[in-house]
Amino acid sequence: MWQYSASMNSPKSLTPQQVSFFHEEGYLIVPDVFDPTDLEPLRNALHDEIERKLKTMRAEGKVANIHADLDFDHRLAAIHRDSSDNGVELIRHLEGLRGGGFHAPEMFDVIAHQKLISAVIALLGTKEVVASSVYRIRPKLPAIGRGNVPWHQDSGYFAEHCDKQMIITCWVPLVNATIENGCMQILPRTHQGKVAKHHTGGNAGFLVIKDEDLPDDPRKAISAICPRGGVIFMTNRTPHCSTPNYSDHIRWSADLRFQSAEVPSNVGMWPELIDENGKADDEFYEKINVACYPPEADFLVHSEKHPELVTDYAEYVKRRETYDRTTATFSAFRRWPESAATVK
Ligand SMILES: O=C(O)CCC(=O)C(=O)O
Repeated sequence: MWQYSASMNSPKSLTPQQVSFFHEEGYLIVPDVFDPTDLEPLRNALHDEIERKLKTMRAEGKVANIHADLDFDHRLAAIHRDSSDNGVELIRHLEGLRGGGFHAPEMFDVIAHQKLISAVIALLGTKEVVASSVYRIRPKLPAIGRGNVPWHQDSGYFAEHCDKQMIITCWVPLVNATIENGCMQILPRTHQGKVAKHHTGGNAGFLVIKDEDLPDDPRKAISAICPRGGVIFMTNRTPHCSTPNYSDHIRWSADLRFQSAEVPSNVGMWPELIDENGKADDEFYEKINVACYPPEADFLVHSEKHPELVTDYAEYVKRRETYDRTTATFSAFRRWPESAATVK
C-alpha cells in the first residue's frame, strides 16, 4: 500500500511483504500505485493521437465517420466495427511496436513516474534502473480476438542469454481491468523454472506455450483484476495470458518493462552510430545484440550513481526513433527457429 512522506513529498516504496510476495509468487498486484488521475494525461494523449490519425485517414478517403462523439473507451471499437482494416491500422499506429510507436511526453511521464519507479526499485533491489526497450499500448476491443494474448512468458520474446535475468513487466490498466473485459490470467509460483518452449503462429502473431508445456495446470491461474491506478508486476518468466473482452468498452492498458542497469541492455549504444539510412558497421551490430531485446532502444530511467546519464524526454524520442529506422539484423533474440517474433 502506498504511503506518502510529507517531508519528502515522494512516494514510499513497497512494503517488505509486497516485495516477498512478488519474489515468491512471480507477480504482485498493487491497486494504488498511481492515483487514477495520474493516468488521465496518457489517456487524453492517446485519444488526441486517435483523432489526429483519423483525420489523416479521412483525408486519404479511408474513413467516412470518425465517430467524434465517442469517448476514448469506445471510439476505436466503433471504427473497427465499421472497417476492421481501419481499426487495425489505428491499433498498429498506437501499439508501440518496434521502436517508433507511441512516444508522446505523456507516455514517457508514465514510464518515468516516480511512483512507479519507487516500486520497481523495491522489486529489483537497485536504484540503477533501465527501462526496457519493449513497451506496448494495448487496446483490447470488445468481441475482437486480436487482443487475446495466448500463454507465454515474456522471456519467450527475449534473447536466451537473458533467461536468468530479472526483467519486470509493469502492466498498467488505463481502465479497470476485470474478468469481463479480459484481464490477464497469471500462473503463480512457476517463475523459477526454465523458459518453456514457445511456438509461433499464435493469435495475431503472438508466441504461445502449449498447455501441456506450461509449468503448472493452467486451471491454477489467477485472474489479475486490477483497478485503474493499480499496477500488476510480473517477472519475465511468469506465464500469463489474457482472455476475450466481453464488455462494451475497450480494455486499454500499457505494459512497461524495467531491469537493473547490470542486466544486458543497449544503453550507451548511441544512435548516432546508425546513419540516416539505418546502417552502421558490423562491430556495432555485434555489440547491440548483447541486449535482451536488441531491436528497440533501452534507456536509463533512474540512477543514484549517475543521475547525469538519466535519459530525458528528448533523448528517449531520439533513441526510439533511431532504432526504429535501423535495418540491422538482430539475431540473438530469435530463439524459436521458425519464429518471426519481432512483435508481441
Ligand atoms: O494485455 C494483455 O492482454 C496481455 C499483456 C501481456 O501479455 C504482457 O504484458 O506481456
